[in-house]
Amino acid sequence: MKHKKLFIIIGVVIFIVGISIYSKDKNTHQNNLPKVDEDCLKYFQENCEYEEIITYAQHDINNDKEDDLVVIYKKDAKHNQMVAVVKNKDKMYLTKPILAPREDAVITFKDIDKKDEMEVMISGSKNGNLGYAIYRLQDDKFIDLFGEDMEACC
Ligand SMILES: [Ca+2]
Ligand SMILES: [Ca+2]
Repeated sequence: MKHKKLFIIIGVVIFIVGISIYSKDKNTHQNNLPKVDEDCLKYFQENCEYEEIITYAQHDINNDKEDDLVVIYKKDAKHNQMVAVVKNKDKMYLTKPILAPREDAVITFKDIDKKDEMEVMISGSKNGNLGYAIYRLQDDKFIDLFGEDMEACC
């Protein structure tokens, strides 16, 4: 009987240690954002009202061969948004914000029509509801090309 109790205690300890390692790993992963153009990131930080950066990704999205920065951030307690910092010759500008998924937000780039600029795909979830959408940059706006269940995850 004594052994059984000991095994249970050891089991519980391993379980707790495992969870703490896992969550620690998750945290470092979340904070471990990719290295991107510092000017773009600084421009975002100085010109956008936000509570917290969730994720970002760098790619040329206006087809001028210079990388731009797409950022998903926490706007307030209830909303996440996405903007891009677009480099246009020597100037930079922010796009109009659009709603972004509340959890597990991921930014990917796909040239879906195989021409002109690179399209931006965002996906994510809210309370287990998955959604995604594909956008194309037009001047300072993201045009919604198509998507599914974005209302359910934003
Ligand atoms: Ca560009
Ligand atoms: Ca394209």
